[in-house]
Amino acid sequence: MHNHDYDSSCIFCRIAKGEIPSRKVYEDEEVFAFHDINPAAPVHFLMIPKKHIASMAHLSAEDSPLLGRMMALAPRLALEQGCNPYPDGGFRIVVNTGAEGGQEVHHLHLHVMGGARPWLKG
Ligand code: DGP
Repeated sequence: MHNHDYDSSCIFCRIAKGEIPSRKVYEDEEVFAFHDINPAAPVHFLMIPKKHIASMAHLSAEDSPLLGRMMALAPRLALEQGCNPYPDGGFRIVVNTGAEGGQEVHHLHLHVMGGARPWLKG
């Protein structure tokens, strides 16, 4: 799995292109966000770079501004999607990386989860 702009065998590349339908949260030239098909929290969406980056382990220095922009954008999208504001509300960002990191889709994605704290329950 190497970095290139579009991989027709990658489900998230195809979602970013609109070839596979998704419930879109946000889109700009470089970033696409959509609701997770299997939500683990009341608010659970994924943020991806449009270009194919297989995982966090595949980032290069030139990707830093893009990743920084995604992180900076996440709080705004989280609020728009119904997360409660900081500090009593908030959200969690998870980036599963590799098999032992629980990554199943090999296109870098940020899980943004909030609206409840299931990870703190019982
Ligand atoms: P991960 O284990 O971090 O690779 O999580 C992949 C996530 O992607 C998982 O929570 C389910 C979600 N997902 C997989 N396929 C699709 C899809 O076709 N559409 C949407 N909206 N989400 C998907």
